[in-house]
Amino acid sequence: MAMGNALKESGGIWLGWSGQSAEEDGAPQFSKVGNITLARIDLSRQNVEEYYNGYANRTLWPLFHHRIDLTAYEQSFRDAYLDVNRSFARAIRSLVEPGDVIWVQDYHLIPLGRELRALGVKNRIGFFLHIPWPARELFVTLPQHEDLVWSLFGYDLVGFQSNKDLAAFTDYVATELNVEPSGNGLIDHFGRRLRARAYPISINPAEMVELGESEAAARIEATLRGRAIGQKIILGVDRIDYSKGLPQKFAAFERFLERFPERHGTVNLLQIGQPSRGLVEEYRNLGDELAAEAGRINGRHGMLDWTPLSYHTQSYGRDALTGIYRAADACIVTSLRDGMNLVAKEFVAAQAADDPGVLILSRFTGAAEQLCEALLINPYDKEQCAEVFGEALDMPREERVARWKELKAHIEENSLTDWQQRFTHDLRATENEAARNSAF
Ligand code: GDG
Repeated sequence: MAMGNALKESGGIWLGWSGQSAEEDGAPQFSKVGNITLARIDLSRQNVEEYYNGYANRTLWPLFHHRIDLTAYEQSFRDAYLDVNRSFARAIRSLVEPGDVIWVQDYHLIPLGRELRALGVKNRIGFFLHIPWPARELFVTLPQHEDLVWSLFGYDLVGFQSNKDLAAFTDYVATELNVEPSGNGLIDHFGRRLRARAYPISINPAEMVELGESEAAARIEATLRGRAIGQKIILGVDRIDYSKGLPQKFAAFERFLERFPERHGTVNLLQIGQPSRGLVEEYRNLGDELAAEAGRINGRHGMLDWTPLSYHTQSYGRDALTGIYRAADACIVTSLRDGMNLVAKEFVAAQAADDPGVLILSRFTGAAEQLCEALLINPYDKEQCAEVFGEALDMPREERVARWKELKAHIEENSLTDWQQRFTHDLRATENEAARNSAF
């Protein structure tokens, strides 16, 4: 979504997997949406399994989110990953004009830059990682980890979500490759020069304000407020993913109910859980676990006229979702590890200035580096979370307004448009080293 919004402003060609599988990998199919040309490629069923569900979502995703207990270290997955990146590079090659800048997004495509260099592409190429960069001790469990890092040197500019991700990457480079980055984030190695920096992604707050004024938002906001008279709503909005700390969130809420029985009947945890990656077993198991936990908590603590935890897995339109943000008294993000977390920023941007809700934010998100006026939590600490629930619900209006103003100002000064402009500006400003480098 964030990338769609960013491209809408600049125009360009977007190339990626179509989301469809076929007997064999297909050629790009072109279509036009506004000033964006979409080039979509079907993948063979085997590549969907080994590349997408495999290396991307069962190797890199869990590893980069520090879940080496869930990481699949399969050579066949890695082979498919490299093959698909090679085919994407061939598909892009014929589309690239001199002077174009190429911006590669996320962990599915780390080797793409190197493959493009191997095909003789000399344009400036940047890469942005939407997920965290792992701690060195965990990253080195990946077979051929050095090759993956080498492939990053196919880029002129590599962007991370946060300073801590950048620090983890430079720690790897310094310790494993024996290279100290210069003050400017320049790293010379493998016969190439790469610049590494943090570019925290964001949202366009004006879009949230506009969505908040839509009919769908007003309708859902009124429905929720009407339903919850005498009750405060604490909201969670997450993809159903083990990185989001959903079992921890439910456990913390249950602890809150146990410790503060006087709150019974006055609060509702409304959790929107968007199903994702249903072809990966861990995700299906987590969905089942959450549904069972929600039922158990409601069975144990609920009353005839009060359901403590509402758990919804249907998807809402962006306008309706904004209405839900506006109706909430607080929003809680419990990620155990998260590159940024856009929900936190969307919630803040959607709030009404005179009566804003409170953001409760895991310290383990990239967003916590910027949104310091949120109530920061350690989601593993359910006693702390239980207390913070109470603090958020009781926070006086003046304090809510004061914190919200700071949070909103931060998002306004660092919007999605700023993020895109900063990255592309820096990418255009890199000395184009490709011509002199022959390492690929
Ligand atoms: C990855 C990184 C990084 C959720 N439910 C509905 C819905 N959503 C939308 C939210 C938000 C998006 O999904 C979730 O974004 P997050 O940033 O929270 O998390 P990931 O999906 O894990 O994203 C993350 C991000 O990339 C960007 O770089 O921040 O760290 O993991 O926009 O609004 N949208 C709609 N209906 C729903 O029911 N329309």
